[in-house]
Amino acid sequence: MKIQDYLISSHNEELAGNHSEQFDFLKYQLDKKGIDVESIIDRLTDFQVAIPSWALGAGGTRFGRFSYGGEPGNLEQKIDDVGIIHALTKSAGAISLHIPWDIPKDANAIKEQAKSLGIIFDAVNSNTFQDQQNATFSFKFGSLCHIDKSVRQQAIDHNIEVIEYGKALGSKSITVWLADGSTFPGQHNFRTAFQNTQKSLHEIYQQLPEDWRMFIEYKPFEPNFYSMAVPDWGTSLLLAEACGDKAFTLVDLGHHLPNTNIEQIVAILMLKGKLGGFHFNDSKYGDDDLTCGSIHPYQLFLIFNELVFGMENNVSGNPPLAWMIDASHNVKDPLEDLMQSLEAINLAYGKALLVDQKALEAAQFENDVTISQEVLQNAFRTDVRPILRETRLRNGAAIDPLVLYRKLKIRESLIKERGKNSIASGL
Ligand SMILES: [Mn+2]
Repeated sequence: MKIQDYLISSHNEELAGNHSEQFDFLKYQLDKKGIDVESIIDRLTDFQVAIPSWALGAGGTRFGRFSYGGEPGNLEQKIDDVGIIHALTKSAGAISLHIPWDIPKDANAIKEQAKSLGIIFDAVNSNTFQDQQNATFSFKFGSLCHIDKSVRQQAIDHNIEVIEYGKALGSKSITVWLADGSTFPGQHNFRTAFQNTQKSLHEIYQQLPEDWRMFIEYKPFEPNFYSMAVPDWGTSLLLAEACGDKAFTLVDLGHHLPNTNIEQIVAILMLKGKLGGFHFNDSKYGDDDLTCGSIHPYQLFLIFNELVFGMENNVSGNPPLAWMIDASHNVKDPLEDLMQSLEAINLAYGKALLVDQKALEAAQFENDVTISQEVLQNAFRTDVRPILRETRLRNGAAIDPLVLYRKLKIRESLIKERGKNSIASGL
């Protein structure tokens, strides 16, 4: 299904009066502080976050999964769902595919469909964390780090195949996340596991097209619980440096132990020009994959503050970052949840753009800890929602996407179209 433009326009007409009052007041207040609201709107307009193809169905835990109804049963329907989110928000103009769950049967047709919805193809993702039907070897004891060369080769070949699928769609990057690791002490020789991982990644890297990038994602635990082949950003950075200039570290917010200072990691990686991309989510305990900003909105803001500073002080030529939401939707409608995440991400970005960097630098120079905190929290405590609404209004999206989504009964229509028991492919 496709949302007709006139439905968005009439929703916006209804809300326009109230919105203008709020926006004009905020703009007047920020103008007085010398903050250029127009440039913030431009930055937010350009800021597009990819939706992964696996986030459009209901997720679950190892205890069970509860379908939401009307889930997309194939790649075409998944692209349609991203089209709905993008039409309502104009901030989700990309999709990130998971191979083999979403192998396009006809790449050109899929490309055309995405293009008609204003969607491009972000990074492609390989999967060596489960065995595929008819696979010669099992990944039960690892893939790129495996002790057996033939298993490693099977995993390398899979990644190269994923690059080929990506090339056909116009993707420019591959994300490699490894479930590899050990669950008990003694199971692995750490040095051998690291060396095998590095050698295998390098072989994939050598097949990377000239204008492509490789992102290496890390995770401290799960599915393996004693050691992971790539447990942290330091290991990811070592591997990226060993591969070459086109390899980067990818930060997934959920892939840290509780209380890790993620903003500091972001700052250092950008300083070194080695931050490739971002997977957004939030968590209470570990890799909970909750809606962005639902638990730690201040941390999300602090991370964006480092991203904004890094982009504006790009001393090492860090390339533009790949942004993606990597969350799981266990109890909420995935499309609603994704729109809530987009709102939280844009809020954090918008607020980070308000930070008075000169005042912060001056306070840091004076070791004035109180004022340093004040500068950051003044920005964080400013309600920038009117700027987000104005950005959407100008770009032809809905002033309030969630309200319109409910009003148009989109989930009900999807259930009617696809059935109550449809299950998203791959899940
Ligand atoms: Mn991730």
